[in-house]
Amino acid sequence: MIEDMLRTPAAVQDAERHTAHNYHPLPVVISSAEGAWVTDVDGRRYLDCLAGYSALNFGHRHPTLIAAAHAQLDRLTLTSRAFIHDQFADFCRELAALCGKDLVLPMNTGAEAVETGIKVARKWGYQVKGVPAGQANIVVAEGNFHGRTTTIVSFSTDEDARADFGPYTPGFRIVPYGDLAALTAAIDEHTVAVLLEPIQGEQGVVVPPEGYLPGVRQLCTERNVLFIADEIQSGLGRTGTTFACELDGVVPDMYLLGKALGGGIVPVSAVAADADVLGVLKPGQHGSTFGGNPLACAVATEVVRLLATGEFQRRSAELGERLHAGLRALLGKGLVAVRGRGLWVGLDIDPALMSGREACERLMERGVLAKDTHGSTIRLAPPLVITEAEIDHAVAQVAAVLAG
Ligand code: IF1
Repeated sequence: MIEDMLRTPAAVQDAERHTAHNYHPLPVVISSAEGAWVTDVDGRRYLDCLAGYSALNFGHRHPTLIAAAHAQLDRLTLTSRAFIHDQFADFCRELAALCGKDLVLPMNTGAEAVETGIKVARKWGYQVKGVPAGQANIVVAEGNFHGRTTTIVSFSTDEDARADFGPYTPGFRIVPYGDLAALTAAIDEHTVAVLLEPIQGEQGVVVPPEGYLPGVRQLCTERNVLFIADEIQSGLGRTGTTFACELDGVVPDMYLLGKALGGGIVPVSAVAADADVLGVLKPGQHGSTFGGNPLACAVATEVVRLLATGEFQRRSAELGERLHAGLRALLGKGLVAVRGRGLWVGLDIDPALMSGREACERLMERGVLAKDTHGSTIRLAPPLVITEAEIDHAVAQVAAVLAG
């Protein structure tokens, strides 16, 4: 069992001794990594099938990204936005082009991008749409995960994420994910935005029904409501396309980006939208000390250039087919459902067999790192640099764990 596995008890206990217990990590202490593999303090190697919750789409320490970071570290790391720096223009221009939008607003964490999107949507509602002051509402989905600030957890439906953090921020309406009729009914003249993950990550890589996202797009256009796509986890190559919305031919009014935008090196997030939306912000109305800093811009510009080649999206699409096919072969052999797109999979394990946590502990014993979401669901999201052989290896380990 896992207790026997604790070959690094001192290192694990040491890490836990002086920290709040807001996580329950697997008992592995990682000391180095490259590509799709990490190595623990005992020199044992693991195939990383979490990839920092999709922050490591380009693998650990991608050489192009590390080189950009090293070069910038030797030149300039921070100016604040009180001044301009020579990495800023390329980052903003190239990310805006990737998104097909006029403007970007750089922040640091995904939650900050979500909070920025909420603030911009509300201000757009009052100043452009004409919603009476303080009356704006935003429609969100059950099962959402958009971060952990008090405003964001105010509209969470996950009691672990939400309980005892009140009083909560008002102005949000929650509808079932994938239900266009419910969404239509929830929108009124004070609705300024619909905020959705194109695929719900933490809920277990839940892909919405065919036609849902196009329906959301059409509804938002008809009702003059901003469609805000949270692509912080689903975006930047993970689903076999640059954005998950592309799978349905949908262009949102606003992209929320994060995680992989920082190349797995620095926290970088951003909001991308046209000038009629992001233009509502004037100096002094929003900002961040580190948002758009030189180091972040240098790394993120190279991330955008990696994505501009289409190589990682192709890998995710092609290798994702191999991963999904391999896992679908395990349906009825311990798996009850396989969901996802590209190199992003949600697996529902037969609850009678084991919990998601137990499955991840057993996978760890077999040299594969993954993370459960809820109950008996685990998510697999390897770096997009994973090889066919490594995918086959990961599937074989899942099969072995399910076979007991
Ligand atoms: C944790 C979950 C994943 C996100 C989407 C915004 C954010 C996230 C779609 C906020 C962040 C992270 C947060 C991290 C674990 C991870 C997570 F389990 F929490 F739900 F990926 F599914 N939108 N997700 O997935 O971005 O502020 O973290 O940069 O909090 O435990 P952040």
